[in-house]
Amino acid sequence: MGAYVPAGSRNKNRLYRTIGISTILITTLYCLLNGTSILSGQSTSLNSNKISRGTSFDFSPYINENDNSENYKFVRINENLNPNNKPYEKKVKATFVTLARNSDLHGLLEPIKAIEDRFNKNFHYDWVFLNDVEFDEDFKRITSSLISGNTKYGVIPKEHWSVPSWIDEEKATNARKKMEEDGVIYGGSLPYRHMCRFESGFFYRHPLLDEYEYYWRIEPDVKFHCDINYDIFQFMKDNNKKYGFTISIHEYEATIKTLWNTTLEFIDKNPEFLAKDNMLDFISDDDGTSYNNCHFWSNFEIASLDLWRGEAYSKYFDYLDKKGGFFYERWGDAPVHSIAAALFLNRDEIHHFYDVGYYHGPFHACPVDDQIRFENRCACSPNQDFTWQGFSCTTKYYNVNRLQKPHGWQKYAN
Ligand SMILES: Nc1nc2c(ncn2[C@@H]2O[C@H](COP(=O)(O)OP(=O)(O)O)[C@@H](O)[C@H]2O)c(=O)[nH]1
Ligand SMILES: *[C@@H]1O[C@H](CO)[C@@H](O)[C@H](O)[C@H]1NC(C)=O
Ligand SMILES: [Mg+2]
Repeated sequence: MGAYVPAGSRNKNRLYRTIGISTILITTLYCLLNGTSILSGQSTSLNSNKISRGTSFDFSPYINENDNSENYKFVRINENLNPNNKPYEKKVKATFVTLARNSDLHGLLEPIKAIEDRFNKNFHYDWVFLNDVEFDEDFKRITSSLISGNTKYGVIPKEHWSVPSWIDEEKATNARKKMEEDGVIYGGSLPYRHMCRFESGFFYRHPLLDEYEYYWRIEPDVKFHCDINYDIFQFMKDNNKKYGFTISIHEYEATIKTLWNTTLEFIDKNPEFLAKDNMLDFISDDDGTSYNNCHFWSNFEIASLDLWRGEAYSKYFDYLDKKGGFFYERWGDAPVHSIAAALFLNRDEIHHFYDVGYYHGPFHACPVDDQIRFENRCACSPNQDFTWQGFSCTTKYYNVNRLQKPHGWQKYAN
């Protein structure tokens, strides 16, 4: 990797052009490998097929997971960054969104400060806070003083944070007791279940989010390790990305025992919602018979609100909600969002933010590529990076999507 080149210099512009040309070449190669016609943009090799249990599956595996040849597409995000060094201009209707309790105030100060210093001081995006009770004056005064965009504080309607009428409360109570005895994390908690159900199906319906097109979810006690020197929401829009993640991981089976079967029932009844070039191969290792528990860790999400507002997801969520698994089991918003994104989006609409250094206990995402860390002033060690380790699903994500992994990634894969 070459020396660090300051932003806006002529060398950097030349670098962008070189990268641009290589990207075209690599994209062409990718399309050929992949059976995609460059002219029509239509995929000819992939599954437009139905998902249903058992025999009628014909999701042919998209790629052999063990194929590690490196001729894959790799679009450096930096080429989209402010190449003419213009002043930043906010053009996207987007907001940060944080679900929090009043007691989470202290845990939010560092994440807010990091987001402002490393990103939002250039853009002044809004920040929406949601809570199941009123935010107190301290919370509002202190958060609004740190944030450079408008801040908004909303209370969640009761029906989005309570046990719905069709749930058998005794069955739910027994299930919590049993999961607690079994030592399942948050297994005995009812508020945690309200949180998971709310983040799955209701946050995007809150009126304070109506005016926005994209959101970035932020939780208390997280860290951001690197500068983000470009408009990340504009990046989503320009590249037709609908869902962006930093960390992916395997879910605890005990929390989602019937989630996959319920999903298969739903898809059986509504096969039209499956995207043509969906990412089933990321979430299933046997063409859909079972879920491999891979999901995007939803404590970080940068995504399109329209993904959730659309018919496919609305009906999917309602179907899941009626089945009661948010209460009888402990379905998390992470697997629910991830399964939906993998099935209802085309794979190109999902993006791994490999340049956003991030921490949510107990895992770090720290770019292992030196150049990315230096250019973005990352304050983290790649030795702590979780991305390429075994319990992560991100290596699988790169393999099934034929993405080029960063230089030297194997060193961090143990
Ligand atoms: N208002 C409110 N927010 C909650 C509650 N429980 C969790 N949250 C928020 O929901 C998000 C996830 O909760 P967290 O405790 O971080 O769960 P974890 O990341 O899965 O360990 C965080 O943004 C919390 O602030 C609750 O009872 N009330
Ligand atoms: C899911 O469905 C399959 C096929 O009907 C069945 O064998 C399996 O036991 C089901 N799993 C659960 C957890 O219900
Ligand atoms: Mg958390």
